Amino acid sequence: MSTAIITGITGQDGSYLAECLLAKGYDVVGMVRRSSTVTFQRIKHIQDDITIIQGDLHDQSSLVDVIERYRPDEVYNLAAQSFVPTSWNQPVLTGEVTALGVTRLLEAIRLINPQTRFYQASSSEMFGKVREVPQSESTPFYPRSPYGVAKVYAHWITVNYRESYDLYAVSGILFNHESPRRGLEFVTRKISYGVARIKLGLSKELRLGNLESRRDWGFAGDYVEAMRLMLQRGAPEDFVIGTGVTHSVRELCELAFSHVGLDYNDFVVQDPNFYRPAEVDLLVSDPSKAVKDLEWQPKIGFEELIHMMVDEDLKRLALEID
Ligand code: NAP
Ligand code: F7E
Repeated sequence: MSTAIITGITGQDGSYLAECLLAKGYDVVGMVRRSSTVTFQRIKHIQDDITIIQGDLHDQSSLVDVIERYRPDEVYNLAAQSFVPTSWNQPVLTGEVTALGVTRLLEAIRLINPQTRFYQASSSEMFGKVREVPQSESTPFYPRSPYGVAKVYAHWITVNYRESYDLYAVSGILFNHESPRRGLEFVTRKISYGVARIKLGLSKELRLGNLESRRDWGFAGDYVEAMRLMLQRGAPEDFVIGTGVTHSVRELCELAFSHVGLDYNDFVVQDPNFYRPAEVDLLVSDPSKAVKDLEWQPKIGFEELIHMMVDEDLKRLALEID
């Protein structure tokens, strides 16, 4: 039986990846940071099937301890300060966790168990002010936020440890992926939750930033399968994962509101407070290498994803107000 450590297991992707690995028969160890309140909402249904251990990407000795104790076959580094706007307010913290945290984890693996296979959660935000459309594994990076800059560092340190120390270390460059477990501040969930609140009479408007922004949005449950596949190959290589299709925030609003019989024009208010100091350009993936070499394909399309998110939020809120 293989042992996998997931950092960031309490996050959206961590919860789906844990489910995916458990279904494949792995021993799953989740690394969580100490908190005064419990952050296990997304994993409470599988809590009895996984091992939880404390550790923090800020803290080298906690990472050494986790690797020493479990000597894992695979490590999936999903932990990060992952919200782009926060990275302008907390750029140093973002660099410490999202960039340097990766070096700390790679050092622990190199020194203690170099045969561990390592997955780094890289991001389409690294392409930023895009150099070509669509973006593939060979597209140069031009990040546009402290988060994107931190992820570029994390990507290159992963490549560097692979080349310097012959580690099986890969970088999965994932475009936006969403689900009913997405954090409430990200735009898809902000909209699905906002639509559900308006439909149930709990709110009268939804304040958003730039409605013309476009993203390549897929379903998180599909993307975690690609992470696992990247660690099962003969040799370590990096992959771009996405759908190859973009939609605007405006289209997202139209779809989500019309799903419950409402017109978004009656409720959405554009608010400059949600604009960003710098935006990325047209992010759209070219996932052809993953389709060919990993035999990976997204299963859930944009419309199904947004309907699923709105339906789940309606169900959750209806239960709460019952
Ligand atoms: P998320 O929901 O924000 O989860 C982030 C996780 O990191 C949480 O479990 C969080 O723990 C943990 N964490 C934060 N700081 C930490 C620290 N100092 N030490 C240990 N753990 C820490 O993010 P996600 O959407 O699942 O994304 C997973 C990864 O993929 C992230 O690295 C993200 O940057 C990257 N990514 C995401 C997307 C996407 O569209 N979702 C696309 C490309 C790349 P708490 O629960 O305690 O806060
Ligand atoms: O924004 C626009 C906003 O915050 C998407 C993270 O998982 O994916 C995510 O980063 C777009 C942007 O995600 C609002 O300007 C308009 O253009 O949902 P988001 P993100 O910044 O793309 C990447 C791949 C990651 O790696 C990150 O970790 O939507 N937008 N109005 C808004 N965005 C937000 N959050 N709130 C608004 O009101």
